[in-house]
Amino acid sequence: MKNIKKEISIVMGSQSDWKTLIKCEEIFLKFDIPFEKKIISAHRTPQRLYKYATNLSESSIKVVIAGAGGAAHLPGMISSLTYLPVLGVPIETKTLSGIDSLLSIVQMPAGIPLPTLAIGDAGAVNAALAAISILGLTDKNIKKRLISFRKNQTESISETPS
Ligand code: RP5
Repeated sequence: MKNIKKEISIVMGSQSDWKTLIKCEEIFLKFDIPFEKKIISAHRTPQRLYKYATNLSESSIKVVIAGAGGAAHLPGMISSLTYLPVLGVPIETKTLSGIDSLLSIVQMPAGIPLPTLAIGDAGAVNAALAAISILGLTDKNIKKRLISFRKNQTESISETPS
């Protein structure tokens, strides 16, 4: 994937978030869409966060997926530092089951948007599909792959339980 233009970025607050955000990777691999992935902590690596988010507009990235848990400031901070769409994924936590992450990410002040997905794996999968849908607005090929994915998914649902 070295010289391929990457249009999606997956950013996470910690290595421990990867077990959730790997669900995004699985979707992008299935769709053959190049992406980059980074660990950037709003609290532990604030300078890395500022540098990465402010440089996004100079890169080929079009959509950012940001996942964090607990006091999950990462997605909102990235959104505040870029004009690109940022999709927030609340990571499930041991102490509060991810309700803490969800509320930290979703309750943004008016003016800085942060579309927020479900807590955990479903949120990660849907963030990837939402990012693909955004790219599909201007890329017919990606749109075709998304339509086919949805069709296959519908066809795979049995009418009767086994
Ligand atoms: C957040 O703190 C991360 O997004 C992670 O979900 C949470 C816990 O991080 P670790 O202590 O597992 O590194 O910044």
